[in-house]
Amino acid sequence: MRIFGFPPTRSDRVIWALNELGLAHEAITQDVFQHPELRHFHPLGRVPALDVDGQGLFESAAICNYLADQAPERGLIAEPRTWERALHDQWTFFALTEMEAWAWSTFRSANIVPAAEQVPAMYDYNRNAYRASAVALETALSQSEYLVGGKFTVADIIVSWTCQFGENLGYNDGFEQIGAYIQRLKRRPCCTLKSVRQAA
Ligand SMILES: N[C@@H](CCC(=O)N[C@@H](CS)C(=O)NCC(=O)O)C(=O)O
Repeated sequence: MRIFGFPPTRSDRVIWALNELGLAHEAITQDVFQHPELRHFHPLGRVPALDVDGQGLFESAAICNYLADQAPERGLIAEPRTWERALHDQWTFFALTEMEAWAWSTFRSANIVPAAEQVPAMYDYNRNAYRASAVALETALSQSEYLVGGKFTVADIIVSWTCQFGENLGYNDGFEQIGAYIQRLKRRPCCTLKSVRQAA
């Protein structure tokens, strides 16, 4: 397996999962966006992208799920067709669509696109939408230290990256459980959250 990606990007989710799982891999980290093979494995030429024997897999959460399913003995993801797997899907989709999308909208406008394409008028709207969703996560984390089955799983890798991204934008003010969750996960030796990028 080859992983195309580098910190601080969503490839950090995949690197964290690979290291938790102890799966052998080659990491392509240098000049990745110029790599002649990247678009073969990711149609938009983004990272992360996974090369599995010549087949491409993209989307960081999909890659993490695939990897965790390759090593079921590590217990990093609930078994397919179980209620816990449904909860895994619930929290990962929730974080990506109801929290990360808003944060990414602001980050991309403020830090990536040309000035003419920036939409500062959306920033408060995005922050409010993220925070309205984060209330649900805050409540769940007040009942359990981890999101699925009361133990660390790949759902925590995916969701905590979103939380750290929001943290760097100042979106988590007042969410004590989310803050404690991030700190708890940072104590794991394989954790890559410290590299989640800051807004300019
Ligand atoms: N939803 C995708 C997002 C992928 C993505 O946008 N990656 C960024 C880095 S975090 C990237 O490659 N940006 C380069 C670009 O947009 O050209 C995922 O989670 O993998």
